[in-house]
This record gives sequence, C-alpha cells and structure tokens, in this order.
Amino acid sequence: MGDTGIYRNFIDGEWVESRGGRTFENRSPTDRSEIVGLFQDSTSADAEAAIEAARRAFRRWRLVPAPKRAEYLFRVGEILTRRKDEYARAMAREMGKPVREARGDVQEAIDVCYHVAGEGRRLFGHTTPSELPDKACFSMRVPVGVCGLITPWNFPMAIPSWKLIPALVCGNTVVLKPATDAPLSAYHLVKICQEAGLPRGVLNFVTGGGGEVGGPLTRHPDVDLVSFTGSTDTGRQVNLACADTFKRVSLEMGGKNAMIVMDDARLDLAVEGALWGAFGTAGQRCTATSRIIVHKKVHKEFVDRLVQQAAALKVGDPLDESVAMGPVVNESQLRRIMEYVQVGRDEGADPVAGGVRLTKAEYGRGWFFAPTIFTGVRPAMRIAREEIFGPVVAVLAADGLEQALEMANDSLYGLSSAIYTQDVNRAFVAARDLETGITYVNSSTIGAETHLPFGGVKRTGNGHREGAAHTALDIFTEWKTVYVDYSGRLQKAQIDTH
Ligand code: UN1
Repeated sequence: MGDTGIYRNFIDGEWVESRGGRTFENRSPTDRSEIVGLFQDSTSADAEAAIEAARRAFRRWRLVPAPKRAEYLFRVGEILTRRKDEYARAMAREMGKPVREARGDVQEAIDVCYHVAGEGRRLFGHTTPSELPDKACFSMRVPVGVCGLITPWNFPMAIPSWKLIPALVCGNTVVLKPATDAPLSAYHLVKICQEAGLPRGVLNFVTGGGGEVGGPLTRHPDVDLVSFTGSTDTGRQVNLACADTFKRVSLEMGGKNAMIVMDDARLDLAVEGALWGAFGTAGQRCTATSRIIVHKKVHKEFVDRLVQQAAALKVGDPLDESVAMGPVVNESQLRRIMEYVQVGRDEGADPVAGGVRLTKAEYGRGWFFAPTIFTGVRPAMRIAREEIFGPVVAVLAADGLEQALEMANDSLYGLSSAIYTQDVNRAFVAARDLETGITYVNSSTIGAETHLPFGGVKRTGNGHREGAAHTALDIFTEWKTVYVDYSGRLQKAQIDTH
C-alpha cells in the first residue's frame, strides 16, 4: 500500500504503478462515500510485463522441489491465520458480506494452504510394468507453465486461493487479476505470499478491467493456462479468446441451484437451510439457493415459516456482528436484481417477501435490497431459469420426488443442489439423479468444503473441478510419461513388438 491508500500492482517482485498512471476507486457498497482504496487501473502493457515476469520465473520455480514449494504455502496459511479477523473486516468493508461470513472466506484460504501444502509431499504419479524386460515406465505430474487467474468479487480471498495455491505447489507461475469490486482481499493474499518469501516473479498481481488485463491473459502466447470464475457470459468470452492459442482453460460459471423440500422433511432444517442458502452473501454465491421446489403437502407451511424468518433477518452494516445480510456489491448488480424482480411480477409470480430496494436512513448510503421470496413460480418463468445473483429466491410446487427432480434438472446450469427428506431412499435417488456437480442432503446448496472437488456440469463449467482437492492438481499439471530402458539392447531387437 502507498501513503494515501494507493495499492500497486506486484510485478516481478516489485510493487509498481501502472504504466498508464491511472487508478480506480474501490468504494464500500455499504456507504458509497467511503473509499476503501485506490487501485491500479492497469493497461495491457502492465499485464504483459507481468506475464513476461512469470515466464522468466517459471524457469527456476518449476525446478524447486515440490515439498519446498509447499513450505512457502504453509507459511502463507500461518500468516493468514494470524490476520484472519483483520482481513475479514477489510473484506466485509470492500464487498459487503457480513464479517462472520468473511471470516469463513479467509478460513477457506487457510484450509486450502494447509491442505495443498501437504500435497507438495505427494503429487503422486503412476508407475506401471513395461511390456519389455529391463525397461521402466512411469508418468509424473509436471507444471503447465504460466497461469492467468481471473477471480470474482463474491469470494474475494477464497477463490483466488483455490486457484493460486494449487497452481504454485504444482510448480506453475501466476498472474492474478482480481475483480475490480474486491481487489483488496486478493492484495492481502499476494502481500502474504511476498512475506512468506515466495521468489520474485512467481506470483504477479495486476488490477484493472477485463479488457485491458483479462484480454492479454487470455490471448498472450506465453500464458499456458487460464482459470476463470465468474459469469457464464464472460466465461464464454474467456473460452473463445483462449481457443486461439489452445490454452488450457478451467471455467467455473453460473448456477441456478435448486433445493427440494419433500413432504417428510424436517421443516425447521429446511427453512433455516433455505434462508442461508438464499440470502447468505446476499444471494451472491454461485452456489446460492435460487429455486426451492417444495412438495405440495408442505408448501403452505414451509412458505409461511420462510417468509416469517426472512422478514426477521437483520439487514445492515456487514461489520456489525449481529447483521445477517449486507448490501449487494454494486449499483449494476442492484439494478439487475430490481429488473428481475420486475420480470417476476410481470410473469405473474407473487412476491411474498421483500421485492424492494432499502433506502431509509443508513440504507440510503449503500446498495441494499430486501430478502425477496417469490411464490407461484412456474418452471418456464425467467426468474426460475436465469441466474439473478442477488437475494431473490423462487419457490415452485411439486407433487412428488419425480416431478421435483425433473424441475430441478430443467436448467442450463448444474452447480449445486439439495434435498431435504428423512427418507434415505429418496436421498440416494436424488444424490444420483440431480444433474449437478455437488448435492447436499439435509443441508443447503452452499458451504462447499475446499478439499472436495468443486464445480458443475452443463453451462456451469467445462469439466474441471477446482478447490484444493486432487482434482485441482489435474488442472494445474500436465502428465509426462517417461520410459527408461536399462537393458543395454539395441532398439531393433524390440521393433517387432512396436
Ligand atoms: C462461489 O459461490 O463462487 O459453496 C463459491 C460455498 C462456498 C464456495 C462458493 N464455500 O458456499
């Protein structure tokens, strides 16, 4: 950080200003008059310098033994643990999630560091017998190269860590571009990596817009891999841009996650799960519960209880420990949410809770929207199909498990799903048949743990699974196959078998 709250880029081990000399403001969504910091509004020349630094550093970093690489990451976890509260508060200020949830975000990054640091002593490959005598063969993981990581604002420390920490343990070097709505949390992560002694150029940090910074990351021939989390529209652009130079691409995109509530469900659990699933992080999670499919027999009771509890949620300053829901991240998100609420009304759905922007008293200084519940939603309605990314949930009615599953699967997306039931048979059928990358039983659609594969099917992703799980290693390594012939025989003696 500079003297007046100016945060710089981190390129080749130095904190530097953008070559273009421009900055942008990071303002609090809770109080628009509050500037959290000024960040570099970088140009493509900055991004290119970062890519070149990462390319140079790759030559040495790939040769550092993985257990040694892991030691840096373990130290990052230790420093993060000490600063958890400080960083959680900064996060709450910059993007509006309640500080209790922000602690969970930092904790995810800590969990990733500790889990992945252990991976430095595994990174297992495969050995297998050769067809030939006196010949060994094995395959091992090798790094991919320079990774461009493009990260969102909703989990501004957790998601950068999901990508960064596995990338580094595998021996890659990185250029990280955080979302302009929440660059401070990513800055903290980078700062700690520097403190942990990571060699220069291994991690580079460039803030700024998608065009100037994201563009070069997706097009530059020296970037080997791009990992992106964000909207499906931007993901498509990233994918198309990366196709030109055949980059490896990992995409985590939208969701329209359904929770099924059966007639035998424990309604106390289901209502509480729905509340946090729908309104946690103001509904701005890709795993947020945005559809609730309720068995007709319990529909009325479930909705009554949900509406009552939603009305009791305390909305306000995310730094207040008793607040359950903060503002949404920015004005354009707020407008989008308001548009969708209008769409829902026009489609004939019934807004039984919320549906309005909150503007009274201190709400007027930020981007607050009331927890909103629509009932009478039919599967064809846009509010049942499109990702809103705000505190808006659509309730649909079903007359049994089969219909509920059909409705849940009637979506372009496939990230997370949930079923509330006391019937073990129904639970297993749902776990098998819900077309999503993650399914919860008697727990909401949110709350993924970092050491399990995270990702979705259909238009949510492109087949990869991120997080700290072994599947992240598949993203950040290439397989190298090695044959060692120790027979001393001429090749022609083997020719008839190959
Ligand atoms: C996301 O919303 O992009 O599942 C990630 C969860 C979190 C991760 C969400 N642990 O709620």
